Amino acid sequence: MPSVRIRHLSTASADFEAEFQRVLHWSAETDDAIEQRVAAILADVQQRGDAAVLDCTARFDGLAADSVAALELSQADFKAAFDGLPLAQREALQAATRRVRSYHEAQKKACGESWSYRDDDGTLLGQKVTPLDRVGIYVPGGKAAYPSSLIMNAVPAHVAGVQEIIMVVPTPVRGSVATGGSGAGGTATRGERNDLVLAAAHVAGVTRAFTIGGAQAVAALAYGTATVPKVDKITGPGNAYVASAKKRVFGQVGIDMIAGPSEILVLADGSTPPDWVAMDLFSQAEHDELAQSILLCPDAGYIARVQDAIDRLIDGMPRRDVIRASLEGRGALICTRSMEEACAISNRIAPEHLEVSSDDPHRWEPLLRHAGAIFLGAFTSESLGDYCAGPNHVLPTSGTARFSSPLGVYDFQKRSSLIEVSEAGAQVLGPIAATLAYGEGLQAHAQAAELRLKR
Ligand code: HSO
Ligand code: ZN
Repeated sequence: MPSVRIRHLSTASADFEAEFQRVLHWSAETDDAIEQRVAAILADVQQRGDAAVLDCTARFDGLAADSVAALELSQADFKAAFDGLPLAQREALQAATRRVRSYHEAQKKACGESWSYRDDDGTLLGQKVTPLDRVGIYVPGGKAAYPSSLIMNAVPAHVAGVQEIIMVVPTPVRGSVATGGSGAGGTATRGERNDLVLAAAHVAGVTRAFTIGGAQAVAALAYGTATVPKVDKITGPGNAYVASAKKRVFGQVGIDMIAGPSEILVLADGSTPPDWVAMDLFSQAEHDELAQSILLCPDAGYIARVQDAIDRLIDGMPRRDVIRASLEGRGALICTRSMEEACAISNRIAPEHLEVSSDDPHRWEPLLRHAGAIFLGAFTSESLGDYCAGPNHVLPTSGTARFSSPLGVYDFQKRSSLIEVSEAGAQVLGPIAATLAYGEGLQAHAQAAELRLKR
């Protein structure tokens, strides 16, 4: 009997479709109580600004401060956190940031520059690309306070040319540790700080940071308060309150995406050591009980070896309870009739992370159309991509890779159309525009075009 009771499916079995639908089922249900509380918090921050932020921070985060300024962290705080880290962590943060920056610089060159062309008559048409002025990055507290995610959000913003990056991060209070030293005026009682997050803020170039979180932080960034500057876009993951707040402020400001639980799909031809694949499945599963890890493979014997590896390795994992809950709740090992069929099923799932664990990954890559990130070959573990390969680890989840893309430089830019019609061009375009304008009953439009025609 396997110790980890992960679902086994086979595409050859009659009930495959029904079983597969159960594996895929995921609903981001909205909770009415949360929705109402978030709506009230947003309205309160919109009306009372800093005072509402302070009240919420005291009530929900147990963080008492006499002003929002007292909750601001300084560049000196970031630097001190960085300097306090062991050398290996400092170097790893810097190396990861360097690689993520190079990748996003290449991305900007490839698809983030202005462009234009001229018609033969001299008319110029194109797009001007400009960075957003100011963005807010939400860094969650608690179990998902990942310095790597801060790098993945801040670096593309920086590369895009964003001038001001405002970070908000709730600080979990463990005991009441009074710390002065923010240099921002006033006093606050803070919990234990996450120094790796602050050090990442130093390395990734965050402009300002506040120890506020939840819907109140999203509201402060979206509407602005006397102390927290209003931003143009809010990115970064968060809990159900943050997700609801981001959805509600969308329109006033931009948002990146509403991410669901993390997912990995491993497409294996049986050539990778089973332990490697088992650990890759664990690496997603350890994020969250709701995370999803799926293996697709045409070799039943290999699937059995991966199950053995899972059973043998799980007890050595500190987060084994989360891993087990995730694998048993949402995981699956699926035996397919062929690699081609495995690719087709992968496209139906449109996973956030797709590992092609094959000794011939380029044979299968052309068949793969929907995935947030595609990791080619046995040496490309998702974990390398999560931290330091270079591409962004903020990726579309829950099948949204069918229509959306990784977070990138383009998320921190916008485009303006550029049009310069020459005198000769106006002679060509004028009659077309006027004809259509009369058809729409819009006389002024028609005459604006006709006035520019040479008589
Ligand atoms: N796999 C996560 C990102 C992450 N992993 C952060 C480790 N730290 C979602 O893509
Ligand atoms: Zn991860």
